[in-house]
Amino acid sequence: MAVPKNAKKQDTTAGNSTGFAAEAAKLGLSAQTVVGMYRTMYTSRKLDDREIAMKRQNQIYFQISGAGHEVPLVCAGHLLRPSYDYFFPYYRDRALMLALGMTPEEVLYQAVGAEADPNSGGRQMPCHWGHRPLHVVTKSSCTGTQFLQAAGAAQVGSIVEAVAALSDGSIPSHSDEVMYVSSGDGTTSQGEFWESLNSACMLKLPVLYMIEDNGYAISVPVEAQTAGGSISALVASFPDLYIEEVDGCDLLASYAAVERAVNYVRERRGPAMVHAHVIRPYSHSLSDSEELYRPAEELAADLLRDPIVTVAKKLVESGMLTEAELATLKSEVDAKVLAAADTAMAAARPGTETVLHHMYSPTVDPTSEAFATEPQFSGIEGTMVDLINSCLQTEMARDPRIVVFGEDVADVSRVANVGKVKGKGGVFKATHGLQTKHGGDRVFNSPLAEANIIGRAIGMAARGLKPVVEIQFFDYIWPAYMQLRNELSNFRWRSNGTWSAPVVVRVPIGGYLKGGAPYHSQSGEVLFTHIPGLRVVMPSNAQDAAGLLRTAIRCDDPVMFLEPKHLYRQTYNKSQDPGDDYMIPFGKARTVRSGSDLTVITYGCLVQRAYKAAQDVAESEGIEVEVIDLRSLAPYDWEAIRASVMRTNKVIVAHEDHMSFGYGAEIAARISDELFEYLDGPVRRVAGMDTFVAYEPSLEDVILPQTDDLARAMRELHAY
Ligand SMILES: Cc1ncc(C[n+]2csc(CCOP(=O)(O)OP(=O)(O)O)c2C)c(N)n1
Ligand SMILES: [Mg+2]
Repeated sequence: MAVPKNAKKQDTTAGNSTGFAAEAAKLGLSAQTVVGMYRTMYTSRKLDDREIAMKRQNQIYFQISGAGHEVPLVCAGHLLRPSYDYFFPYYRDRALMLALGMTPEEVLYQAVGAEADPNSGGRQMPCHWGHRPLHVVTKSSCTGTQFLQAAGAAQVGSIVEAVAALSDGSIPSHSDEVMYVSSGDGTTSQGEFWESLNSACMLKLPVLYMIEDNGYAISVPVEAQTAGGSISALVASFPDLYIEEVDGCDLLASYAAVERAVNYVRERRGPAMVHAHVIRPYSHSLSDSEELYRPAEELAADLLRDPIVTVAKKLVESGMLTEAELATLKSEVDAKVLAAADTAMAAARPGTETVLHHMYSPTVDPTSEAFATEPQFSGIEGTMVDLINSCLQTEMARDPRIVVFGEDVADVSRVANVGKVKGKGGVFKATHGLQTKHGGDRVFNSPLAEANIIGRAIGMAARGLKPVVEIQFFDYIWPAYMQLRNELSNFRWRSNGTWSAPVVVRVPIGGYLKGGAPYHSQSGEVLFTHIPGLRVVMPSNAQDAAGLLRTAIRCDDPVMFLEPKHLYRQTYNKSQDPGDDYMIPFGKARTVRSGSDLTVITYGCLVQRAYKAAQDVAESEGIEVEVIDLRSLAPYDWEAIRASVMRTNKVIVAHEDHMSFGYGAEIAARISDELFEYLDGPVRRVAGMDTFVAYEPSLEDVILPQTDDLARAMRELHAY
């Protein structure tokens, strides 16, 4: 890799090692401190080497090195404050972890998959950091998801400062706190990096972006990754972003650069970026062979910059260490790392009976009786959207930790216009009046970027806020799918219960709009029920929407709250307000209509259609159909299904979403499996066609299941 053109300028000590000591002193660094930093660098490298040896002996199962990246990381570790600032590091940040206080044993516990691994309890690959006491937030393997989470976490301080009811210290924050987030050069190509910078600069958030540029993303060189080849040049026009580009192999230049950046962020002047040019002396990982794409002379040039060698040389030449002292330091570290490896290899592995632990909150069970409260009806009848709105209002009044954001959810972003206009409050008005009542610090618009909403919500939830966010249409949830599938769902599980992100995601879903077309009619609940760790709920009427939403908010798990938008204003499902404490437990179905001839298991928009069809077949042929509204899809009420099918012996599973590979397939399979001997007919499904929902209403009618389709299926199955 080419040395950056300004590296020479910044390396004031190059070729002058007595200057090294003087320069260190100018930075306020004693010889002891510099040697301590080197010890951490060397420990980090030795841990890499030990892990590589262990991998070759099949004592660990994967290896990711931090080699070549040590310098800016020990600087950050020295300048940032563990248990005070927050850290969203990536897999090369081994030296940072050691500098923050993680021990070699703790590092190696993860490599062997030990129960005592503080990062993940043996659940994640090595170097997937997470350490609650140090404030290191659990990290996945996904490149780039950390950026939005850091931006969300960075907003917590200003929210806590603005909301008087949070001044009790229940969410610890500091006026000069820093959110550290890092990645390699290649990862800056992810959209979430840019979304994060946009929010951090717009809101002047205290985020320190550490970009460790080793010139490659696996085999792709930086000029094939980043327009112009320099990420710091590319982001130069972001307002209030302080940028330092530095030779990340030069300890003192790096220290000075990181210090200036940290100070800028601590002073709340905005986010900062350190663009550190580092080397990658080992291949991307042990499964990669860099000789395949990097010529020998390039690798040799990298080695000349290796800070483990060059910094040691300067320590000796400047008199900070004698040769003998350096040798002692190295042998002490070598011995320590070897001992740590022995400890790790001897450490207990997690019991296989623990694999489901920490999937959900161990203390708050939303399926329990504690969430079954009686309604206290009052006022006039309201629609589903009215009752969702009033639930949000009362819950926000009850719990100051709740924040609501998303696209168009605020009444008016321009504060000067509050009071002059009625306010938007969501495209369906579900959040109308929340900003006016609870203020713009708790209710605000996000940029038009779905990953931004979920990623930031996760970062906020990790620090103790309770985000109840909105994705404007289910059809547009896909940019956020990475954050939902790979982050929100398993924050708790992958960190072995040390972190959690109990975010509520409200999403208008589904069709029957007559004109909704492919991009305002989508269903797809199975794409979430299939993910362990998420709770998935879909109310079919106003009262249930209020009760289930309150449970979603008061529980401690991430919840996908899917609101059939066709049902928002149907008069048949209106209800009086069931009161400020009305809750419905998850996993409890409702029997909409009792019957003895056959059962329809359904939810969402098909509840009313199944009910009408059941009335039709009862009137015309005397067929008595039991209609069960599942209400929550994950978990679902197997007991209710079982009891009904055992009585009626015939069952239809009905839903709006496509038939193939749909929710009904799962329920039908389980009924066939566990209730086979009670069945007097095949398990039937009524569902949407395997196509997209068309715009023209007569096409929509045939694509989505209608009352007549249900009645026909009921008659056929009854006659079977
Ligand atoms: C979203 C995502 N896409 C792809 C990968 C596979 N992957 C892992 S690391 C990596 C390269 C990252 O390069 P860079 O950001 O420069 O970091 P470096 O490893 O060089 O430090 C890729 C493609 C991944 N983990 N996540
Ligand atoms: Mg790289």
